[in-house]
Amino acid sequence: MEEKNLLQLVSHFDVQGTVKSVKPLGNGLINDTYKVTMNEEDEPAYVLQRINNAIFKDVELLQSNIEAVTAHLRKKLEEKQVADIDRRVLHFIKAETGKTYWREADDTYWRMMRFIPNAFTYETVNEKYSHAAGLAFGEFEAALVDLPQQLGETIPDFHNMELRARQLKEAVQNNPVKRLSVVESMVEELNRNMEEMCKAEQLHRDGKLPKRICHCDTKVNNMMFDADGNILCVIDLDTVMPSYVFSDYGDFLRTGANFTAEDDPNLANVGFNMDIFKAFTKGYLTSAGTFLTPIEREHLPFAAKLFPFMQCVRFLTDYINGDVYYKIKYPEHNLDRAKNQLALFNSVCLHEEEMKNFIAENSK
Ligand code: GN1
Ligand code: MG
Repeated sequence: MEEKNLLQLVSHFDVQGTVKSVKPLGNGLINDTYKVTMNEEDEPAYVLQRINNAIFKDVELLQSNIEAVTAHLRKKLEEKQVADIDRRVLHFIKAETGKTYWREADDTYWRMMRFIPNAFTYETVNEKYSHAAGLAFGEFEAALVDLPQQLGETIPDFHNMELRARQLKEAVQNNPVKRLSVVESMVEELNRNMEEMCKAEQLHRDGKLPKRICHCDTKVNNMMFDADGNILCVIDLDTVMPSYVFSDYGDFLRTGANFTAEDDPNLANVGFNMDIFKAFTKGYLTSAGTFLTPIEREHLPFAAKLFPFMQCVRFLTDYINGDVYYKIKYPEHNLDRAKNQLALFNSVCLHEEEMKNFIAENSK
């Protein structure tokens, strides 16, 4: 969008100071994000974001979830008298309607939040950062255990493997852009593992696996660190919703413990890094250990397998459908991503026993 229109947009929000510039920020696959800098040096900068309402269809629900979660986290930080609260929880700005989003006449939706200064995101993490991340995501879940509001699912059945399996099946049946022949063997390989990978839904139906408030997009780059490598806060809260704890545990390892990026086309680079697994798991068990049930704990290795598997199914489905969901940079991008995630899944499977032993050892 042109800078002139972006400036116009900002004027609907309750910001302090006058805008100096609006520049693209970050590399999310779903929303468009900009940094808004002000002329006045003592005024804070902001983040302006276009909400992808093709994906998050109920923006009112989305923002009401986010407001409930950020208010609850802020209250807990205040109770603990933590310093620097504005760098530890996102702060959304009200629009002139009193809501934390603004709807344009062209049916696009926008929101603004404070920019967190001197904070960094990373695409890869070392052991120290992974341990901190494990602690932080466990703390995030623990802090939301007593959230008074009931949150809605901003994307219904977001991490439901049975749904993802059905979506793949439909894509295969419809084959809308005639890409199926290229991926047939991959589809078969996925189908061989499908039943096992749908185990969480079965456990939930049997009343053995609860849903809790989870972040549901714990990619490495959704965490902010300070200059010393301490976690400041968790960002990208669009998918915070009731889910199985497997979501946060599994999705972090999917990105953090892959030896390479999720879209690296060179499969020789792909593999599951057990040092990162151990560091993250140690951190996670420390903070989430307060509420995890034995079934949740026992199935953490399953979660580590599930997330590359599910992501492979999602990327492959999008490839077969003609790239309608994820942003792509070149025509085969989703296919490369899917192959990468399948290779990662196979690598994680080789470590199942080792993961089980490590979790048992660290649960005593
Ligand atoms: C999307 O928005 P972003 O880039 O953080 C996606 C995640 C996927 C991820 C794969 C709402 O996350 O579920 O795991 O891409 N978010 C949504 O990189 O679909
Ligand atoms: Mg993100």
